[in-house]
Amino acid sequence: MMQKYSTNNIVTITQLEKIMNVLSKSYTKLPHMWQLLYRMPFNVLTYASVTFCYRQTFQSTFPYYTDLNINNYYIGNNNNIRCENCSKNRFALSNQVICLSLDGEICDIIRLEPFSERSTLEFIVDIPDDDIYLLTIDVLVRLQRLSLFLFGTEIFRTSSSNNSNNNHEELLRNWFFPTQMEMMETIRIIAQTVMEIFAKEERCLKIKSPCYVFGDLHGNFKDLIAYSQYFWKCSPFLNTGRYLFLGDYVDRGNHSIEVIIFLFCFKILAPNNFFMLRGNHEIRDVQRRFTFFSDCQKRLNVEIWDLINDCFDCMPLSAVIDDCIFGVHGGIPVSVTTIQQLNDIPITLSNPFQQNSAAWEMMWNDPINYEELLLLPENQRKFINNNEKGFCRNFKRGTGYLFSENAVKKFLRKNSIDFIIRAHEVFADGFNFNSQGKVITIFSSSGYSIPSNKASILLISNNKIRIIRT
Ligand SMILES: [Mn+2]
Repeated sequence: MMQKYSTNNIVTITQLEKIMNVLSKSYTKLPHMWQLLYRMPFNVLTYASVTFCYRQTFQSTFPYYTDLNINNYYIGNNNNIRCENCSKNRFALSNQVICLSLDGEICDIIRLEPFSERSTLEFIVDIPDDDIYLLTIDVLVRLQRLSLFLFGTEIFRTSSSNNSNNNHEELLRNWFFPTQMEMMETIRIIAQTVMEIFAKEERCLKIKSPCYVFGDLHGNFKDLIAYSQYFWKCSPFLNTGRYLFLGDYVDRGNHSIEVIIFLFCFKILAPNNFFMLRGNHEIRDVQRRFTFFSDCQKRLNVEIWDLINDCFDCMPLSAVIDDCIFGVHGGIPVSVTTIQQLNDIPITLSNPFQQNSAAWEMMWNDPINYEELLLLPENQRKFINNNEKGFCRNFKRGTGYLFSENAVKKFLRKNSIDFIIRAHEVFADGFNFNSQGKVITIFSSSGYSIPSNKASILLISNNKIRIIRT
């Protein structure tokens, strides 16, 4: 009944030859795959046996759809199998047994053989098969490995020659790819893939709880790796939860490139579990004034920086969780009042300031409390009080708008929404409330301000919005 492809990560030479054969066929887009595998600083055999299992599993499908007592069914969103008559969610048995090692990493995948007798069960192959998946898993393994070196839990043990330090630095900078060219080529493939995924999404995403929500990351790779260890350690496939990121992935921190590629990889692997909104730093002009442009110029090149920004141009701008929680980077817009209208925002916005004011406002707006309102200059205060919409110019940032509790109430009522969750502003505890707790701000990059701030994230589950402070 069970077929196992590797035992305790031990692979025989014949198996390795087979694996290499499969891999070299898969990686036609990536040059020198063979050499690259041999030169990797981590256990090639473990890695190869896992990828081999993935490959083998993908290739097998079971035509077990005929035995159910239902005539018509269709594959719905998230590949749910639904009966057309009763529209009940049907369950299928996955043909994969996922094996975890003691530290919670996936170490093996076992394929189940179909049952010999007639059965009402069906099998479903739930991890998709594509070259890009193997490449993405490869990059994630490299980035996770990189974090061990960057954050001091692992050091190079190789013997030191004269210029070994330089070599090490170069290896780390290239994520263990032998050359910078190979790393750039990989990033290019990942960016092109993720761009297509973003472009297909609705501008206002519909997400179901349970869902974790993350605020600004700003190149804080250490925090992101920690979140991945806490909230989706083994793999995004093995979690039922979803992950919503509210934008501002790049700039300011030291590892913007790692942060954005890490998230892109998860978006590719589990597009229905990982959701990324656009923040005001996912804009070319902003990055030119901060660090992401110069980081890319130094470590990659301007062409790849531009390609990554093409992905940002296609990112959705807002999300609604369980039809009652509105998520956005900055805040509610003044130009548009209903969520329906948000889906009409054009998909490619290379210059959102000129192309779409609602998009711009959602990325830049801030809430304002009653107490803050009293501190406003007389003429501004009058404006926000008299203006029935409840917005005034955002004097803090010089662009976008401030929205008052009035504006919040109107938006919530009009769209039958209960809460607004947003990022965009740092607070000592990593969270803050406005409009009697109807607007929740979260900031998920610790040590960002002076004195040092905490990072917080939200868990939306079981009819509760819970703040998790790290
Ligand atoms: Mn921001």
